[in-house]
Amino acid sequence: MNISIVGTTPFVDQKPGTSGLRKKVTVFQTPHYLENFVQAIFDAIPQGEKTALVLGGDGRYYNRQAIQIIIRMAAANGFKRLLVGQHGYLSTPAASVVIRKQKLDGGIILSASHNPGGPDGDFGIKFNTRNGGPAPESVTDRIHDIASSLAEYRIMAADELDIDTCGCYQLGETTIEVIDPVSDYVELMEQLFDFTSIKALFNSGVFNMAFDAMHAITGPYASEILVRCLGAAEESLMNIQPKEDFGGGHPDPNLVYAHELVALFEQPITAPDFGAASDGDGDRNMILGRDVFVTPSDSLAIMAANAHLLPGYASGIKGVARSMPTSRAVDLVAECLGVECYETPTGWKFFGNLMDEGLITLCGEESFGSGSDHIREKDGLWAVLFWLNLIAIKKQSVHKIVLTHWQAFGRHYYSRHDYEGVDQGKASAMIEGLRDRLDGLNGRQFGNISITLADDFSYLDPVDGSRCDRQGIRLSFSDESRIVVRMSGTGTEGATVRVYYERYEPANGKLEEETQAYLASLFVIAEELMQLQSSTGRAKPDIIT
Ligand code: G16
Repeated sequence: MNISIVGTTPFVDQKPGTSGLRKKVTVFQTPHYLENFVQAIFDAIPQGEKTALVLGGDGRYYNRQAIQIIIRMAAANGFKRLLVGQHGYLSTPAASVVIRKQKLDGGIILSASHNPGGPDGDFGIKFNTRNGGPAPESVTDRIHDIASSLAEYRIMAADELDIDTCGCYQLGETTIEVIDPVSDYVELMEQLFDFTSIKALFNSGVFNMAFDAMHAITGPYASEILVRCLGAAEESLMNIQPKEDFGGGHPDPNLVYAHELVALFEQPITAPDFGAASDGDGDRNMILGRDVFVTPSDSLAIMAANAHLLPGYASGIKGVARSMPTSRAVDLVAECLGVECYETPTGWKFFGNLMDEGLITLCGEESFGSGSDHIREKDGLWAVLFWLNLIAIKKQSVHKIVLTHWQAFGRHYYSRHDYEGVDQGKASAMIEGLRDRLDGLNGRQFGNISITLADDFSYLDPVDGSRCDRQGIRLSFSDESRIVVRMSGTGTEGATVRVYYERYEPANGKLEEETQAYLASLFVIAEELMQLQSSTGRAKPDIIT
């Protein structure tokens, strides 16, 4: 065996953010940069858990090269088994399925999620642990500490491995299994949903769907499940061929970046009945219907209210969780069902303990993520199947399902305003400035509403007792409105400031107003409190979702 021990200079910037380490491709191409971080991951895995891993990614530029390097490093680090997705493909939810089903010690997922790809785009590495979920902060902190002081890494000299053909290969003492990235995932979806009724929906001849894979990883999964298993028309899938640069697009399923899909819904006569899109690594989703965009927060609430209708959730849900900036629509459903609703910081990793402990069944985030305890990641296609199954059972349009929900629970009008690539110093000064003034804000009047709570969100994990502070500023008002502001942990250029707005309208009120107009009074308050325009240097947000 030809194992080299290569000297490296530590990289102090290898601190994982909201979801793994994300940097420009050019940064990952810096000599030893990728290797340094991968060795830190391997060193952070406890002895006795260094046996078997899965490896794959969203197919973005540098995926294939990184996979070859990591295969040779895994072999040099003594792993017994390394499962690699064919062509280097593995969606984030599918990686979680494989880890759990095959009882592996964890997995490495190569993705910068919804961030653009290509030689000038972004690349990323995430490490998932034995439960199939993103490594918790205690582990990512350990990886960062090791990466910041590492002196050398181990790598085996070997020819490039054929990752395009499924089969087993031996590299030293490591067995490399190139696996079908789709099959385990499909098998699990078949257990959770009623494929027969979804098939009947597609066969009815009166239901049209459009699914946009945005040239990212969901393409192969959508083809297999929606077309081959469920009988949807091939033409109903868009952009299903994964491309290294996502076809030059931004694989983020929202109203701005999924414009090709959104345009179909702007044609009154030919608009599909149901539309959906997924992101770079397949864990996000957006749901559309004729005349309606389902906010991710509403989607979670509607799923919670209706889960008992679907085979995988027929016995009801144990509890729910949402990230702090996500609207409180699901809180009302939980209250009605008599189950607990947990409020966590932004980041899927915070849901893992709650699911492992059996405290929650469903969870979601405003950032187009929803999922359940079937795995430990958010799951884009799972959400699409959930909605399809709901439509098939209820025999109602998306619009009708949403409206009926609001008529029962009231509506949380909701929008997120993003200011991207802002000067880091100015963004921090704005948020710090607000943080310093929080105590004095309680009770402050704005027109006919006043602030009832002004704080910086802290989370005490009810399972392991770990604590996270400074997770975003919350301003709650006397009419149940909220403004939340925090800095994104997933950007790679400057700072991205996110401001979240939420205003509640009761069930017997005005349920179908235009969202931005309905929230406008809150925009004025945010400007007054933070001077958003001068602090960000923007007259208006870059992205409104
Ligand atoms: C990641 C995390 C999510 C988070 C989102 C946005 O999603 O997994 O939990 O809500 O980023 O985070 P931020 O507001 O810090 O940018 P993904 O799909 O990018 O992995």
